[in-house]
Amino acid sequence: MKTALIGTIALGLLPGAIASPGGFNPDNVVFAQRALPDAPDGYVPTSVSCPASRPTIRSAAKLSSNETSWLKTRREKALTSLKDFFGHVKVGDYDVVSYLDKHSSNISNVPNIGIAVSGGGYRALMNGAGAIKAYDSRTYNASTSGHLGGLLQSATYLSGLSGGSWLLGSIYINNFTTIDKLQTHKDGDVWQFGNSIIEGPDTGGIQILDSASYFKDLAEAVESKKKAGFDTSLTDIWGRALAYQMFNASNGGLSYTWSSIADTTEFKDGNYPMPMVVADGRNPGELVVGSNSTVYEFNPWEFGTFDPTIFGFVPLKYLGSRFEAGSLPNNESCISGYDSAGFVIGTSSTLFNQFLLQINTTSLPNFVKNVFTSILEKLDRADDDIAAYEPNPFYHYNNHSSPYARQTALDVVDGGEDGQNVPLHPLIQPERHVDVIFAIDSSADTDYYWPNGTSLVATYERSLNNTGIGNGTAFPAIPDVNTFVNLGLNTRPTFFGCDSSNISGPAPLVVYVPNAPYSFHSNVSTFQLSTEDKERDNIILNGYEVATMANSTLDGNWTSCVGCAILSRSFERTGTTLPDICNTCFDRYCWNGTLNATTPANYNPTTYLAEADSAGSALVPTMLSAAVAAGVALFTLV
Ligand SMILES: *[C@@H]1O[C@H](CO)[C@@H](O)[C@H](O)[C@H]1NC(C)=O
Ligand SMILES: *[C@@H]1O[C@H](CO)[C@@H](O)[C@H](O)[C@H]1NC(C)=O
Ligand SMILES: *[C@@H]1O[C@H](CO)[C@@H](O)[C@H](O)[C@H]1NC(C)=O
Ligand SMILES: *[C@@H]1O[C@H](CO)[C@@H](O)[C@H](O)[C@H]1NC(C)=O
Ligand SMILES: *[C@@H]1O[C@H](CO)[C@@H](O)[C@H](O)[C@H]1NC(C)=O
Ligand SMILES: *[C@@H]1O[C@H](CO)[C@@H](O)[C@H](O)[C@H]1NC(C)=O
Ligand SMILES: *[C@@H]1O[C@H](CO)[C@@H](O)[C@H](O)[C@H]1NC(C)=O
Ligand SMILES: *[C@@H]1O[C@H](CO)[C@@H](O)[C@H](O)[C@H]1NC(C)=O
Ligand SMILES: *[C@@H]1O[C@H](CO)[C@@H](O)[C@H](O)[C@H]1NC(C)=O
Ligand SMILES: *[C@@H]1O[C@H](CO)[C@@H](O)[C@H](O)[C@H]1NC(C)=O
Ligand SMILES: *[C@@H]1O[C@H](CO)[C@@H](O)[C@H](O)[C@H]1NC(C)=O
Ligand SMILES: CC(=O)N[C@H]1CO[C@H](CO)[C@@H](O)[C@@H]1O
Repeated sequence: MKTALIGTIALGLLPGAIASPGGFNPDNVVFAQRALPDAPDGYVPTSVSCPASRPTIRSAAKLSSNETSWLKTRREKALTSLKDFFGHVKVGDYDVVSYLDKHSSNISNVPNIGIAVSGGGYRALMNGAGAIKAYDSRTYNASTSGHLGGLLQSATYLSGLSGGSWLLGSIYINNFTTIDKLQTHKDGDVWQFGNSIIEGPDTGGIQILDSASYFKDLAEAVESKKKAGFDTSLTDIWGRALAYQMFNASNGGLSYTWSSIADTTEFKDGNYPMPMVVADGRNPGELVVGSNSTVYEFNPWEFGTFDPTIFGFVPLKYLGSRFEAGSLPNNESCISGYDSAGFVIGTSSTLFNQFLLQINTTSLPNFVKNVFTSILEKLDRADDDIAAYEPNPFYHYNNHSSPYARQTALDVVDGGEDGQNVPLHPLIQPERHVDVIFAIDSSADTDYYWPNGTSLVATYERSLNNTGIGNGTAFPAIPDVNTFVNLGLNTRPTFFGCDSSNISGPAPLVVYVPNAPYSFHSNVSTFQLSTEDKERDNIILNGYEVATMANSTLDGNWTSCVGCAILSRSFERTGTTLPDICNTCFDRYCWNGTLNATTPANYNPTTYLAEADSAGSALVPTMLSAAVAAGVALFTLV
């Protein structure tokens, strides 16, 4: 366990650890097991020797051979977990485990599960974390009656964008760690949001880095990338800052790449779902990111898109190499290290680059502000709200059909900017054959920062352009946002697409899981910069209750209904009749086509359960007014 030892030694030198009386204390042992620090030269993309067959861009007509072969292992392991899940989740008297055994010889027949975690800054990270904690069999008590532990282990895919991508990064770059561990101060001190990301990490009493050194560290990494000849922007600084908060508080995980996830033993062995981070492409010559913008995914092997505007993927490890017309010319070297994990989640969340520009409103000393201002002067400020991917890996690729083929740089932006704030795009690709998607929506659509279905409407409308940008994707019908609010579809989980014969093509059933106030008002502003541990934990617990309907206290049949949603498409394929209880469930949770498009009154729900503690209720009005001020200021900058 070399990694563990290195982590222990490095963090053991912290003043806090030294000061602890009584010498060695096992509670201070830090298990900093992570993905792999395999970038050749820290943050600087660097030329490496090419593999025997030189990397190329491949067509998006099929899944990659990497994904296809990984799925063989993963689907079997997920099936084992699904049987465990149905050990405690009962669907009436029906013997689900025997059903799964009976059909296990053809894995295409058993349920294929995806989970999607929306954007929405730290609110989305924390509410999403609550859902993931509820779905994780490793969470204490989660695999008992009324809970949903094991759903995470049964899933094939897990997607995230913007704030949701910070959650994915926190989990995957830290060796598929648990939410519990991310919440403690024992396991590497990530997720300490009490210090705002502008101040830098605070680990255990004495801040390890003072804010000035923190900014100098951020700047040095980005300047060295620039010196090596790569375009840099505010996104690089932002991504480095995120890496301190999400990966490794002591040195910001400088050398960790997203592609290294594919090289870890645990992932290769198919022990957990495949992570996918979503970002949007700004169309050439356009400033507004509309619903027809290109949607990219970063999976562990590749970066690219199924959209007809590019319809290709580049090996993620060699992003930054000068591809031309789909191949790497002989005189070009292979570049590695461009896909810094911080840069990937920074790209998915470019909307928040602007956080950094608020430094003058903090109480940090002036010399720190000056350090940062001097960093800004060296950046191309025109690129403040985008990540510039230069060289464009899709240069001269699909020349006849791609509007990007003549661009030397790709403008990549926040994954939620096209309105699809839940990252469903990778999960509705027909080649992936996903049966059911758990869509965790922490969007701030309404005046009080609750979701109202806007994101699902965007995905639905995009899919209607089936021969254009939708490119063969299908999606269940989704009503207008007024109907969402009038019918309360955003106050509790709702199923869409229960009747597959009503959809234009094969499409998953969507279990929509909207953020709602169970024990805590989790509707904190998207632009809230810091969150004390207590509030963080309240939001995570609330998210747990959102996913489990308060541990099934709001509906004693809720976990059975989740079981029905999981099994529905599989039962159709195998011509099996769903157990009776599923009819009760579908009557209750499926949107049945009813519309009410009257403009509703302002949506401002009160907590469903007793409020978590006094901090909660008192906090809301102050947070809202502060948030409105910050939000307005930021949106005028964006
Ligand atoms: C990652 O976590 C797994 C499961 O807890 C553990 O067996 C493995 O040793 C860890 N890997 C590393 C590199 O620490
Ligand atoms: C992905 O597949 C390609 C082609 O089969 C192979 O060369 C490459 O090593 C694989 N990548 C990983 C990370 O396994
Ligand atoms: C496996 O199941 C799929 C989906 O129902 C079906 O299309 C395919 O023909 C089956 N394969 C075999 C070998 O039976
Ligand atoms: C996207 O839509 C806008 C307006 O709806 C249109 O002007 C633009 O040409 C479209 N871009 C592409 C690449 O289809
Ligand atoms: C902070 O304020 C100073 C003095 O007004 C100004 O020169 C500087 O550009 C500001 N920095 C940022 C990041 O806005
Ligand atoms: C729903 O959210 C959108 C923004 O995302 C907003 O424009 C609209 O007014 C909201 N409508 C309702 C009924 O909440
Ligand atoms: C459908 O997509 C195509 C290509 O992306 C675009 O040109 C067209 O305007 C879109 N149509 C609608 C109705 O949005
Ligand atoms: C739900 O379960 C969690 C974890 O077991 C527990 O902390 C929480 O108090 C429970 N909430 C309710 C409303 O029962
Ligand atoms: C659960 O569903 C069963 C079967 O439809 C029904 O008889 C029972 O009343 C339901 N229980 C609750 C708590 O809703
Ligand atoms: C459909 O759902 C609405 C409430 O959402 C309910 O009032 C109506 O009775 C349902 N219709 C049918 C046919 O079940
Ligand atoms: C539609 O929703 C409004 C609330 O906005 C409600 O007052 C009205 O009764 C609803 N109409 C029907 C037909 O249910
Ligand atoms: C199903 C479908 O329409 N697929 C199309 C997606 O876009 C590529 C590139 O334009 C086409 O070749 C596919 O036919």
